[in-house]
Amino acid sequence: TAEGTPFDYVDRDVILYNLSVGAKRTDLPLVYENHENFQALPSYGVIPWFNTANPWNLDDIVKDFSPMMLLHGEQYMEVRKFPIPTSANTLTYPKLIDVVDKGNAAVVVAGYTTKDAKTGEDLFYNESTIFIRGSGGFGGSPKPTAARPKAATAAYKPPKRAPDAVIEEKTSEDQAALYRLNGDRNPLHIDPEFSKVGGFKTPILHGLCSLGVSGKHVFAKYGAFKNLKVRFAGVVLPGQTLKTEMWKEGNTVLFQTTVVETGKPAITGAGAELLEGAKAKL
Ligand code: HDC
Repeated sequence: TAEGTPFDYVDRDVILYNLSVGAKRTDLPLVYENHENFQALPSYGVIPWFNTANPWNLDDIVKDFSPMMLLHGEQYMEVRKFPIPTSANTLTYPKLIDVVDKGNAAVVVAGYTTKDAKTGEDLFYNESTIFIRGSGGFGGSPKPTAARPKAATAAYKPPKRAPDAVIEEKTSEDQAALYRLNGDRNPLHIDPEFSKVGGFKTPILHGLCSLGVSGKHVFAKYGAFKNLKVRFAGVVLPGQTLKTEMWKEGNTVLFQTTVVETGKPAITGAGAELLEGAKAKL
């Protein structure tokens, strides 16, 4: 709506988010509200916009829309205010950016500006790409047509050298059950009947959870970042181990994330631009 969709959060939501992407009880700045450096991971910016009411209907813009066939394809996130408030009343304003017809799939890109409801300042900006299997063939453009920020469309290519840093982390079998409490209650991540119709024997992990785990790895090695872009290249199941390989090139950390058990990619084409003066954090 023109008024924006409200989302209010407090320290408890920040702690839940940090825990849901693997923060440990010993990472006190991430889990203890009385710590002098208590803070949200920079990827918290993907949370407040999530349940924004879109003024468009997917049924109207692609063919045969089914929520069971929808997958998260890519995400771009920008933090526009540091430090990230650890509590805030926010308003998010959505915008439909692009609709691409891949033949058998439809790709829909939307942008979300999240503002502090009290001051009107921008807090976060997101561009989200969804990939809807079986919804192409509606006669749309096969290529993107919209003008978008350069960092939002970057397909980062890691250099040939061995990674500068690697972090491996096993997710929990209950990871998605926890992550959904941040606001994405898509049944695909919890209900086996629903995920089966979508083509998955068991519920799959939220793309934004893998983004959060990998983003935490970047944060641990290099500190806070002001933006981040990823492609969700393959499905992750709760309980699998994520390996984030990172390369620092100037002020940008390029990374890719692999599922250790299968050797298959989870996140590709990814990069994060570091905040000036950022330092390793965990
Ligand atoms: O890449 C495949 C895949 O399975 N990716 C993983 C998807 C995933 O697990 N996502 C996270 C979980 S789902 C989730 O979290 C949902 C969440 O609850 C809700 C999110 C809602 C947010 C918004 C709220 C408003 C797959 C299936 C996506 C594509 O694989 P293929 O069909 O094999 O495609 P491929 O043949 O490789 O390429 C065909 C064309 O599509 C482009 N493409 C590929 N992967 C893409 C993608 N585009 C965007 N995102 C991706 N991830 C290719 O570039 C190719 O295009 P072209 O033909 O132009 O070269």
